[in-house]
Amino acid sequence: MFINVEFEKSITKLSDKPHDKLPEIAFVGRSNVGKSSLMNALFNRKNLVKTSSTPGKTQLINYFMVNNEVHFVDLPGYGYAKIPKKIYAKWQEMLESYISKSEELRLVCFLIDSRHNLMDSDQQMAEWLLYIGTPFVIALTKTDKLSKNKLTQQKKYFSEKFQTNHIFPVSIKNKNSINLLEKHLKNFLN
Ligand SMILES: Nc1nc2c(ncn2[C@@H]2O[C@H](COP(=O)(O)OP(=O)(O)OP(=O)(O)O)[C@@H](O)[C@H]2O)c(=O)[nH]1
Ligand SMILES: [Mg+2]
Repeated sequence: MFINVEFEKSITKLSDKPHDKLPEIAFVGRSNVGKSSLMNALFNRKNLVKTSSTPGKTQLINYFMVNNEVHFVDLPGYGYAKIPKKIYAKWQEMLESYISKSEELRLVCFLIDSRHNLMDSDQQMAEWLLYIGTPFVIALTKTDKLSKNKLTQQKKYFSEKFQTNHIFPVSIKNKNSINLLEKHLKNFLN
């Protein structure tokens, strides 16, 4: 379990990140896909990470210290059109600079909405992660909103798209799905 968790700091530029050189796992995906909620679920906390039903909730790079051994990093989402261009551009710049420049970033937890097929913005993110060589694990979110059949179909679709079976269907309403992802993250860290 990721039990000993506390909010550490919010930053807008990399020079302000913690200096302890601990490894980082970052949560990346479209706005509203469920990044902050998944972190709460992994922490077994209700509201430590701020969530919202309106896209665009996370606007800063938020650091959480976990078990004094790893940082979990909540990031702003992408793909949300309904905000002023200038502000959106600033978030994207933060996001891209964090992913490409944070030396401690070990793993990206890449969240994709299980209900949809891959969107252009997700495809771009995937290609970019592959290009810069950051390891990532895919979490298909909100699976409680799908029937069993549809979920099987979506899993197959995404494993073919990404040529991997390393795909974790998750729902914050299904503890077992969270435990499986948690196990994977733990193994990765060890
Ligand atoms: N049904 C269901 N709803 C979920 C799940 N995960 C997240 N949500 C809902 O989706 C909405 C967005 O969740 P957030 O965790 O704030 O999403 P985010 O990716 O952090 O969004 P931004 O910070 O805006 O980029 C909230 O209303 C959550 O309650 C899930 O597994 N199942
Ligand atoms: Mg968020």
